[in-house]
Amino acid sequence: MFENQDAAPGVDAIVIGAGFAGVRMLLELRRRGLTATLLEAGSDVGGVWHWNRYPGARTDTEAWVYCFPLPEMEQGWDWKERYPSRAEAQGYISRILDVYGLRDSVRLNERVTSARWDEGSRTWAVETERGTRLVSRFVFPALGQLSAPILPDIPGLDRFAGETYQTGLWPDGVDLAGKRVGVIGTASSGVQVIPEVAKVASHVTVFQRTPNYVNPGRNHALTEEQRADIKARYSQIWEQVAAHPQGFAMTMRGITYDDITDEERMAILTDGWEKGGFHFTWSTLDDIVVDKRTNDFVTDFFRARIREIVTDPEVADTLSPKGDPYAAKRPPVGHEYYETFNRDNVTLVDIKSDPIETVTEKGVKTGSAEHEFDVLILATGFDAGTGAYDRVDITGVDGRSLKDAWSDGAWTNLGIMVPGFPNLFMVAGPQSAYVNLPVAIEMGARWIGAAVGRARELGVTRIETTPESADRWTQITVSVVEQVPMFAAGEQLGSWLLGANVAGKPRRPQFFLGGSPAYQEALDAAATDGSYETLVMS
Ligand code: NA7
Repeated sequence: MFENQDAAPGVDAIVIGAGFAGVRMLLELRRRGLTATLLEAGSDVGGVWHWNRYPGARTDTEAWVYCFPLPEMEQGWDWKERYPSRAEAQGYISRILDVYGLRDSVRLNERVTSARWDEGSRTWAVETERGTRLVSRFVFPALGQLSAPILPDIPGLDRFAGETYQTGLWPDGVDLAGKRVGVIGTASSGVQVIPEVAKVASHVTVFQRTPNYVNPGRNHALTEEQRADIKARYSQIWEQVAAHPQGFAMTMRGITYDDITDEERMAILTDGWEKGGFHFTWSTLDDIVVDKRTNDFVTDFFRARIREIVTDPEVADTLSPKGDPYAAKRPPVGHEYYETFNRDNVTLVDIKSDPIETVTEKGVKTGSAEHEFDVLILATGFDAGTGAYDRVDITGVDGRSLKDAWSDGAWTNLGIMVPGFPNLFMVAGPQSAYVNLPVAIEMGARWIGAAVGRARELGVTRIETTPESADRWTQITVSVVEQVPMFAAGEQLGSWLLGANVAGKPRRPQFFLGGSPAYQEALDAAATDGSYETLVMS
């Protein structure tokens, strides 16, 4: 049994992960006067924006809301594009460390392997792969919602003699020019990488299992005037964000199916389509995810657009989802995605009708052919929510592991605390709000900061959430999915929002899908007048 020899914590807090969540949490702790060390596995900060270095990687959210309401950053940081590239998003995180003097607290190349609670000293001992051991009063895992990449269960993957890359673990220096490239996976990562690879590769073969409804992104560089306008409007932007269910600077129109005619519906959807990105999903018709009639209209609209863009009718048909509801899975945002299939050097293979049998030394063998490649790209996704937490050995009260506490699936209070794991606060952890992520992180970091601040005011050193609170929150996350038909449909479609993309994963929603205003309400209710009724402080 592990013995914690260092009774006195070396620092007040250890933050794990230097992505958006970890860096925002570090700032919160510093502002509250806590000493903190941040441990990061990668050779640089940025989290997913460090690891996902594939061509075309960028946010699906507009720059001016893919950030935090930090005045110095709002006025001092110049966004270059409507959707920041991977490098730009990483640069933003890095800049926060400099602007707020946090860089000295960050230790890179420190992959945390374990975190163990010691009841006697009321401390956490955190160990890393290369043997660093730190002891702290509080620990703040900020491991990412989509940061544990998964490989497909296709036989023979290790036999392939060419280069193989998972988009979520993409190294520097990959040269695809003039190469024959195969891509497996056509969701958010796949739709970003495919058009970029097609521009340089000699040929790209795309293996599609399930077609998606890919919103057109309509990215563009930001002009000086647009940048100045963004800087001048931040307070208005954050007001819009606070009121919008997904945390975007958009306004819901308040229009549902019975309010309008088909002609009006068409005009509104066309407007959303032209604006691009999540405007199509989250500022057109309010009932897309709850009313099947609206959803059917949207899917017909989508199929018509695909037919217009893609010149080969057979390819257009393969790219078109048939009966799947729109937004049952998170809609990808593409940049010239459908247009890419009009290129001579791009071939689409429908692996629903012609399944992959095996990966061979030379490439990919389907029932009908063997496709030969120099490079194989696996855009096959992540073990979302709990996945990143399962990869660290976290042990709480009485030596109970987090994996054991989650043997039936994620079980948390507000996606932040787990009963039996005192003084451990997950930043945007499993069961936290799935909305524009920096917005969810901002809400969580403030709440956590306030709770820790309250404990310090009271002079207590141990904070634990109750089992009842976790039962209650878990039930809330389940009932949201049950009440929203399109979200519930994600189960059949293997949605990672529900944990359904990983074989054998216990089935629970990985996130709270009730929107950010409702999440903020739940956070506020749990902290009313500093009472933190669901937390036991001692
Ligand atoms: P996703 O959304 O999980 O997509 C994974 C894709 O890979 C999807 O098209 C899958 O098809 C496909 N896939 C997975 N396993 C296989 C196998 N065995 N054979 C063929 N195809 C397979 O991951 P992304 O990285 O695209 O996006 C995740 C999030 O990351 C994104 O929303 C952003 O927030 C960032 P399927 O649909 O399961 O048939």
